Amino acid sequence: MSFARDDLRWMKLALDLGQRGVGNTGPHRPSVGCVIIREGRLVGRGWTRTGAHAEFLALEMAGTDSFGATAYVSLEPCSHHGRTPPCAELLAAAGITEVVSAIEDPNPEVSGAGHRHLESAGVKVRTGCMRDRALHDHRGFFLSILDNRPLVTLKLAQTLDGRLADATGASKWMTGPAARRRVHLMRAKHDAVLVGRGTVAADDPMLTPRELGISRSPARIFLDSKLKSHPTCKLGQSIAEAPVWICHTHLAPESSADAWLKAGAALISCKNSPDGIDLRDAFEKISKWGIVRVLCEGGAYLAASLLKADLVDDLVLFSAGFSLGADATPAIAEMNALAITDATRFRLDRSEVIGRDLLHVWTRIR
Ligand code: AOF
Ligand code: ZN
Repeated sequence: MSFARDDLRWMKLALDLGQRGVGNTGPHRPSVGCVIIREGRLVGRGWTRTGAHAEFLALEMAGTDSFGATAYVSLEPCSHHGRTPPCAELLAAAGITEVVSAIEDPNPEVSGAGHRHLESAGVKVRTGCMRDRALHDHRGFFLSILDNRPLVTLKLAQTLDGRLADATGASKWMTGPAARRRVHLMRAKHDAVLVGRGTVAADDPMLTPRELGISRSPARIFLDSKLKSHPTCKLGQSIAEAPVWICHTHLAPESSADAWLKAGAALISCKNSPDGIDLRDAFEKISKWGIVRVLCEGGAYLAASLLKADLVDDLVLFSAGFSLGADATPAIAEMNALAITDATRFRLDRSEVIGRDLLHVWTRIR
């Protein structure tokens, strides 16, 4: 099906609006955007919020102007009674005469039934408008349904020569304030932030988005197979502000589990692997808990394990303008003498100068 210039213009707007809700939709939910157009004029717009679907909000804004209008939606309108009523029914009842959608919803509860409901109510449906962009924007949601895992973004801050810390282990102030602000924004755009136990021990991080006026924080997850960490760390002391989930294995002593449970953390029991925790299993469990996009922030061992397991979808690198040499800590730990021909390949998605640092974003070629 081909689409007119105006169709592409309105769908682009719907997709851009959908991006606003990313990281703020609640568990198991994609961030959808919707615009309602009547006689070439925008009369309603909305994007998924914790309490409402995009179409509901756009219809609410349009009011009686929905009558005879066209709705552009970045995902097939839902047909099921979930936490909200079915959007397909709301659109038809509001007098929308045409729906242009970007892509079918892979959720088995919807999966074409939204489009069919609209058609049977006499609404004209066209689908596939900017499908590739929608597929990219909804990658986390599609992966969670079709592959039982979230979209995995690996973020690394490194020197020009790929070092994470100097020979003494110091890693503070590698990148500048603008890059650090960007990391906080990235946290806000993910459902969860994940680090390895080494990072908790070395940096005692908070992992919340700060300095942005954002009150909602993603779930803070760390991997600690034997639960060696203690709730006296900053993560443990701030559970009232933002949730802490810990992935561990059966090797964790009960007393440590009790201490963390008492502090308010959620424990996720995972299969173990030679590297500690079976990451695929951990991601499956995190996905079941509703996490669609996870930002992994290191350290070097987690980065290497994720790459070895081919679990990185997006690789986000901040490169600072200095080198530390071969005696400094590498940003990615050993990878079992990996050969060039066996390395997981990424394609450059974009690059950007951020303050005094370089940001480069790479996407896994699949
Ligand atoms: C829409 N518009 O804005 C979104 C949709 O738990 P619920 O009731 O929110 O349902 C979540 C499901 O609804 C989700 O799995 C996906 O199939 C669809 N998401 N659909 O019409 C929206 N976020
Ligand atoms: Zn809906």
